Amino acid sequence: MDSKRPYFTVAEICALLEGVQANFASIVGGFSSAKSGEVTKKGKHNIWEDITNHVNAMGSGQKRTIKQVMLRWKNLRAKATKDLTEAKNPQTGLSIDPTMASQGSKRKRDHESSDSSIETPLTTDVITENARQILQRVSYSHQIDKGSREKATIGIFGKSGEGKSSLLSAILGKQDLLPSGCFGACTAVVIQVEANMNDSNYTAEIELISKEEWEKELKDLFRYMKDDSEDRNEELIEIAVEKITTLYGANADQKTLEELQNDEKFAEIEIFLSISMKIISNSNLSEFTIEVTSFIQHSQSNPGDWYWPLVKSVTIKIPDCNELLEHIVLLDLPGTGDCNKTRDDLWKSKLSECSSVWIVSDINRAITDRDPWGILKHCIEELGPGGKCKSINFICTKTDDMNQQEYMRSARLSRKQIPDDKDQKKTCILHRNEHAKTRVKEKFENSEIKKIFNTDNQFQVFTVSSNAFFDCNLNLESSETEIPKLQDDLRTFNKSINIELTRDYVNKAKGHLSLIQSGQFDKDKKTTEMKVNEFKKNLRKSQAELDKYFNSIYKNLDQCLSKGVEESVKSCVAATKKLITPNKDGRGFHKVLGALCKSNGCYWSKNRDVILDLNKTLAKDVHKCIFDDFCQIFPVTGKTGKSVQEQIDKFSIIQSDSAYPSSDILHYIQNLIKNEESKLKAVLYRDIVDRKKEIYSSIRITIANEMVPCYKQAAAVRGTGSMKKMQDLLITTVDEKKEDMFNKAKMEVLKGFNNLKLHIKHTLEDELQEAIERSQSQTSKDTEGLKSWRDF
Ligand SMILES: Nc1nc2c(ncn2[C@@H]2O[C@H](COP(=O)(O)OP(=O)(O)OP(=O)(O)O)[C@@H](O)[C@H]2O)c(=O)[nH]1
Ligand SMILES: [Mg+2]
Repeated sequence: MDSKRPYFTVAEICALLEGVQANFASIVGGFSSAKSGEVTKKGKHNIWEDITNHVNAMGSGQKRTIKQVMLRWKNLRAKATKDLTEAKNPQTGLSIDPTMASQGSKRKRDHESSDSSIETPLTTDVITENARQILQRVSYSHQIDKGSREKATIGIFGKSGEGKSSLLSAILGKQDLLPSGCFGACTAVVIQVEANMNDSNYTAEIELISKEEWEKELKDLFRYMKDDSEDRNEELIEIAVEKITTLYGANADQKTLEELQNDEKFAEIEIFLSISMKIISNSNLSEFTIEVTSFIQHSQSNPGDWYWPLVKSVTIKIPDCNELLEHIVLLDLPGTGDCNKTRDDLWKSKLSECSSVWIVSDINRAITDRDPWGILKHCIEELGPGGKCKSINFICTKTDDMNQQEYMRSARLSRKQIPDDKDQKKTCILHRNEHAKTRVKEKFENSEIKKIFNTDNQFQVFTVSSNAFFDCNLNLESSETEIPKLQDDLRTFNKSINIELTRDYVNKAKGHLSLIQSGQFDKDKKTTEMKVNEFKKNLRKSQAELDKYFNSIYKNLDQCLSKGVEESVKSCVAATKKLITPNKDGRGFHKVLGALCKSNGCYWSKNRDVILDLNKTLAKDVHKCIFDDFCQIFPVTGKTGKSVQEQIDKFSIIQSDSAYPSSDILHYIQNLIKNEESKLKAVLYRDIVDRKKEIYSSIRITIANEMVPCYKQAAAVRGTGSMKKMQDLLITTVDEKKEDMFNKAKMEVLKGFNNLKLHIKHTLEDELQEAIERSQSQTSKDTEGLKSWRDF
């Protein structure tokens, strides 16, 4: 019997973590479904046997079995998952109060319960001052972790009706999860889909706009509807009528605002808006879907029964899909916009948050239609230098939708190539799929989008049928619908994040363990002091190297920016004229221009197919001049030899040719510093991505801020000749402000870059300095009582 085995000692846990770290992918992969090509069962057994030997070599006096060692790791991992979940959930977020150390013996740890046969409780008297400091440290690590545990976002983009929501439902294997196939546009709001990690219910968290926001919007909607001037904007009126009848019932648009305010329905909605978040939770999918639909779907039928105009965004949490979505959020982005600025801005801002983008297009239009490619082209900057997109999947949908006779004629396929049998349709479908893949890839190769990636495998094409995935009468096998392939892609992505997070956790755990372990050695004070001095010296040296790197990059960037300013000054007036002058048919363009000024320089049509952005146009030359350097300094993936990430990678205060002989105490101090460095680097890599997004977009934002007074003035222009007046005002302002405006934009970039440098330097300096001092103080205190560590 294994009962009442003593704790794993710190040395044993260290050995276990080292073993896990060395065999990371195999072990972490092993907990999820094993696929062919991965480590075999026998191979895994051998790895665990090695790790067990390594643990037993620590000489704790206990011989551990493979099963015990595996169980210990499983519990360590369960603790990591629990920490991560708590760190993600601020309400339940773990915050370890240092004083809890003194209650150590009384606390019941749920994560340890499964493993109690090999653990014994720790008594209060072994909790020393050192342990208190360690717990404080653990608490601090949680603070760092909270900020770095955001989920990766996959944005699903495409025109209305291309099959985005159907695709999402198919990927999750839940038919009709999201509403699809309405008459006209279907999904009305941004929907975030993630895993429900708490219970087995389907849950929707529906964020509502405030009562004040709705009152203000309602006034605007009535103003649009009552506008009978020449400048009236039909698109806005159409949206206003839809919103009002959707909420208040048929003919509500015929009433005055005062009449509407006296309606029962009006009072009902006012009460409804007194909550800011509506939660729906149900274990039955069909019931859940019916309830949620009224908040997320556009519908022409049953006016007065729908609430989407009041919804800001929706988060839907799905049970039993951890394997796909534990670390990922899928964003279903509506293919159509409305006049609610908050929602439209949300749509745009989501772009720069995407780690991956899925562009969805009906297979029949994927090549010829300019929309999917237009979206991609327009979004390059938000995805690449201004974002963090690492991959794009181009998904051709509705592959089952085919008329084989027509297809054979248009593709010039002979009966010989496609025999006339019961599989003829399927053969045609698969033929078209291959053809579409080749053409889309060719188009990608020749497009600007490719520039943001520096490797080839970041663009994949899928040809899917969501309908055939659920309906086997539609001629295709499950694998031929390619939904399983896309699920695999998602699973792999999720797993790769899992590996990354677990690696962070192991580093963190090892850091804490080293800290405790270091306290157990008695102490060669002089050697420790010498080592500490060596670290301090190395810290100064490494900081000087960082300075050198940043100074050279700053100089390059400064030159590129100056060139960008020069070119912008030369070209900005012409570029402005071009953007604000209609192409051929100028009818209605004055309304577009008015809308552009009203929304501070940016106009997106309802279907997002016409995009005019004056700020972005003005920023274009500066962006162009820094684009290449920026992609080198901040690559989305891979190495460029010039990147900030690589420079930080190189940074270390531990020298391999250390002048002092190795001993247990030095080994542990060194370990402590090494783990601290790894942890800091992981945090900094994430900070860099956020800051580079800010730096890149600061150009457009500075320009927009400079132009705002002019937009406001132009938006107020009315009457005959208003278009010409608006155009003149915009052109004159750009001309007057150009030198100042572009120079300010340049200075903002340089300031942002300098702040990034200071942030990196200060973080490394402060944290490592503290780690050095901590290691010094830990080794000079007696922690004899702390023989084992139960917090992991
Ligand atoms: N034949 C066929 N039709 C499909 C498939 N996937 C979606 N559709 C149909 O395409 C229509 C639009 O699908 P949705 O999923 O609502 O499209 P969407 O892109 O989410 O549209 P919005 O929400 O308006 O942006 C519906 O009628 C679906 O039934 C498919 O695989 N095959
Ligand atoms: Mg949809």
